[in-house]
Amino acid sequence: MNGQNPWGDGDSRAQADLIAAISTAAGPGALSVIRLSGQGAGQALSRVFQSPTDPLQRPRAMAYGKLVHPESKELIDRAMAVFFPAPHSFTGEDSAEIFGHGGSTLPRLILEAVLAAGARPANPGEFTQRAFLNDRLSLDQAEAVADLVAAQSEAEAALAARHLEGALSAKIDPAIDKTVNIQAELVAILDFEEDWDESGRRAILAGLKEIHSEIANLCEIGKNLRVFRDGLRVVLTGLPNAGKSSLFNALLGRDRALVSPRPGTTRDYLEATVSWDGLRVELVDTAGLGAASADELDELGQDMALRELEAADVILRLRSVTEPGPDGADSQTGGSQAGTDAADADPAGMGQAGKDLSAKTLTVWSKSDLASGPLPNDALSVSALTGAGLGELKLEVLKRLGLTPGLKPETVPNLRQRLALEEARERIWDARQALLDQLPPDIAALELSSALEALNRVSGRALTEDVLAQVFAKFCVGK
Ligand SMILES: Nc1nc2c(ncn2[C@@H]2O[C@H](COP(=O)(O)OP(=O)(O)O)[C@@H](O)[C@H]2O)c(=O)[nH]1
Ligand SMILES: [Mg+2]
Repeated sequence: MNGQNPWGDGDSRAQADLIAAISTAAGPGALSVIRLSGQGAGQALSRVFQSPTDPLQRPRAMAYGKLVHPESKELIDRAMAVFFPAPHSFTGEDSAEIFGHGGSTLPRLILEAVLAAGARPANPGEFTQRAFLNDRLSLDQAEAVADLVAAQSEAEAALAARHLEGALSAKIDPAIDKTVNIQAELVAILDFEEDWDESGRRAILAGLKEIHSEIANLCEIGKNLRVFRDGLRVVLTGLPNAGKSSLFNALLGRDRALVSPRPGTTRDYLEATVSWDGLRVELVDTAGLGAASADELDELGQDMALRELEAADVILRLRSVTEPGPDGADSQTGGSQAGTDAADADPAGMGQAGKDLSAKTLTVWSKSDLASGPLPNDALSVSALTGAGLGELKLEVLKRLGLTPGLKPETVPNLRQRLALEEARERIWDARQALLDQLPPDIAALELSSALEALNRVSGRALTEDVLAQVFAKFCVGK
């Protein structure tokens, strides 16, 4: 069928079967896009789209016309359509897009017409998968497409856009080239063993060290800048009445949590999403810990709070300036003395679990507007009432995670990519060790083969079926 396509630049290679999907979100909206790709996309389009300007004769140009059902010929919509002959399409196959009106019913009717014209419904991510299989995108770029669509913050979207441009390959490809070169040298040495001189060996060792540190650096970035992909979770804790819910509301900019002078108002926990410096931050207000529980509900709330603390990236432990402090910062009543001591022995105020959590805990003095005297210079203090200290608090949280304001990483490998990079890092290290141990060069060459295999897994040049399935399962239909 596509062998004799009239538009000149068509590709006569065998194409996969014709798929179609609604590519826009479901629900009310002005427009919808229905996408087709594969063998016979042009013919299927012709069967549902009637226009004085045949889109098949004018590739990549919009045509205006009528959408009809291919069998009943019933009018469905007035629409625009465009045809992309292979290989100049997103998938690399013959493709078409129909721009109809939106809504909850019409896109489905258009899709049904297209299916009646010979397409089958596309699987999630199948368009992007075909783009990958047809070498239009590398695997890391295909993943960036999914990330871009799923982005929930400016930081995530910006990072995905850079990855779509190939920012990760740009870092890895030089390492691949260098590894290939060193491997070739090792193989040459094997063939002419007398060439194995000391200076050549030292150059290879230095080269491997350099590659190792480049890859190790990428692994570190993947770990340390994870929040650019996943966002971060900031959990508020402290004694009842410390001002957690008030701070939660102040950081949110609206009254979401109930605030009351009665202790124990917040019994389960509340979550809300905010944006700090373009990063997605999940704020969590908890029932707080450390108070003697009055009833079963309080205990349940405290269990929940503990689980939240474990899942937190940063814990903000609030202490009211009106609460007696370690240095007797304020009133000291005999009754609360015991509580104070306990709080100091257990800086996070979280019992046994607090020992493991203290590394990610920031102590924040709350209600600073009520302070009777100056607080220590390095103390972090906020007032939910006046808003004082909120900006500093956000900066301090980011600093705790090793982030500087305005940081825009070129690339942050995702978990799949990082695991492959970590494997490559180990193999490079082992290759270097084998040479240091004076083992025959083919041992090192073998390690480098494994390293290359791992590096090529990132871009998808080395691939297994399960990786492919794992990557594309995360996509939505129509992408
Ligand atoms: N003056 C002042 N009062 C506050 C501040 N934050 C909270 N409060 C008061 O402290 C009490 C307990 O606050 P709340 O946010 O419910 O504490 P939580 O139990 O830790 O959630 C309420 O009466 C609040 O109005 C603050 O920054 N300044
Ligand atoms: Mg509360």
